[in-house]
Amino acid sequence: MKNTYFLTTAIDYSNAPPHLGHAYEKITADVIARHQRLRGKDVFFLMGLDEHGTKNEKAAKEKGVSPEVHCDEIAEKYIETWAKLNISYDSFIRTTEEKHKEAVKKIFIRLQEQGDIYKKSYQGLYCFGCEAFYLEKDLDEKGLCPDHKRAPELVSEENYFFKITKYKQKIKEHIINNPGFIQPESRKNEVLNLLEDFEDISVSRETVKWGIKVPGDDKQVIYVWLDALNNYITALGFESNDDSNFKKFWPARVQIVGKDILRFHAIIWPAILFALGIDLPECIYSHGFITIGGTKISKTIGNVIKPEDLINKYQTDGLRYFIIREMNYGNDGDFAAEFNEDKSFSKCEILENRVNADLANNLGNSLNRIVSSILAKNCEGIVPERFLEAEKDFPDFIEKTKDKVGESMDKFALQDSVISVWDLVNKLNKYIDSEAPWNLAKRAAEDSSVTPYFHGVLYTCLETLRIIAILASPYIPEITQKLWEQLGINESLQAQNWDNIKWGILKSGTETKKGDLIYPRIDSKLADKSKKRSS
Ligand code: ME8
Repeated sequence: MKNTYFLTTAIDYSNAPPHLGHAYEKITADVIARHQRLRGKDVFFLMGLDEHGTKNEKAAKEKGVSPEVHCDEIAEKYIETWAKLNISYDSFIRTTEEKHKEAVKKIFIRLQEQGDIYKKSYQGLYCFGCEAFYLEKDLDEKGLCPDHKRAPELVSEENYFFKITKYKQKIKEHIINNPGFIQPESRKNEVLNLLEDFEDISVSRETVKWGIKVPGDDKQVIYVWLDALNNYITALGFESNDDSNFKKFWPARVQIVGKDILRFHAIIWPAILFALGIDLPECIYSHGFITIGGTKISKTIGNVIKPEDLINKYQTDGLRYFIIREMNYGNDGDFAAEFNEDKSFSKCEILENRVNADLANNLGNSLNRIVSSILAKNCEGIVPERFLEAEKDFPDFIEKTKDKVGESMDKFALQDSVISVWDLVNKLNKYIDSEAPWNLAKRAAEDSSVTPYFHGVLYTCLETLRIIAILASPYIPEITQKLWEQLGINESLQAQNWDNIKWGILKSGTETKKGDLIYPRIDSKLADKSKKRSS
């Protein structure tokens, strides 16, 4: 089996800056990418921006700038936000790049030459929000687009069409024969039902100006989805002078998309790949939405929360942890936010409770009590010797945790995986309470025969913290880095891999470093009170 791991996210429309929904998708993908790197995989993590089409054209017009200027401004914003969120992508594609545009044209010509793209007149109901035609039966009871709650417009054009119908049977068989292809499994039937009525789709637009021109027909531009979907292979150099990454990394292990765009990825994308004679990705994973009061956060609806507002208040890792811990990846999850009178973000109490309990208390306090307090006071900060009796069932529990985390991540059960890591954090916390090393220190001062056990308890705590730092690093990279620094281990946290999750690696004699709290408690109530007092 290949040791490569290619994963992608959807490329976001650059009609507006990123919101919490986009951040959600990118954070989850980043956790998977970081986890797989830890497992020793040669990871290639691709993200990017979908810069063509009506939505982007319109946004530029509203701003009074050219689409090029608009896209550059938005791209800067996205890249800035992803950096703040510590998203470790390996490549960031923009569909306005020459390399991409040239490759898409070649793909179009190939499909045309083999008879998979043909020209015909067409009239249909078009939703500009989805950039897709709808059949009447797929609209809601009021005749509106189910996602955007807007009436689609009647559009008639002479367009180029892609012969999806030719590949329908093959796609159906692929979905049925490969149970892991569409995940979560619960969405499989939805795709199979949609596939039944799927017709050839138009893959060019006469009314749109901002896009890749149809080769040999300047009046039309290539349909934004045919343009955008191909990013997953053009970014690897497909149909370019250097396709070494394509040869090395394709097919993708997982392509992460929201449930609203599953049909594009589970039907149109496989049809393109079949037509090109390319393997299909191993898995299309479709996640749920972040909602506010049950409504999807969306640029079109306008109920957005900026990731920056959350980062400023809760730090990057507070947001990352909460998102993975509280949302069930395949389902929708409500972000119970409170807003100020001017509609700006005020706070999210469930987030505060969660990060205070798990990050500030259970993880942060454990580290603080052991390294900055007891170890500094009693052992000059030096990691003491192991003592078997003090280790209880920790070595065994850690092996089990490692297996559980790996299994959950392989199933994209991100929430389960982080819960398993925190079972270990909570176990450590309880161990510290029950062993009460501060009492052991006093007893050891009076009776030296207690010392080996006391030291063994400290070693057990420190070794568990070392393993927690590695296991938790994909979710909370900044906090675990601070934890790692306090442990004083020479090799970097980034250099650790799955084999380092083994009991007994921490060397006695290592010099730990007292440090600040790795995640200070959030106290909005106090902040609210002091605000009121000062006003
Ligand atoms: O669909 N919760 O771009 P996009 C969770 N350009 N995920 C959300 C979300 C929410 N509230 N809102 C959006 C596009 N997303 C196309 C993709 S791929 C070849 C082209 C997710 O900016 C959404 O489901 O509308 C999608 O996966 C991604 O953000 C980009 O959405």
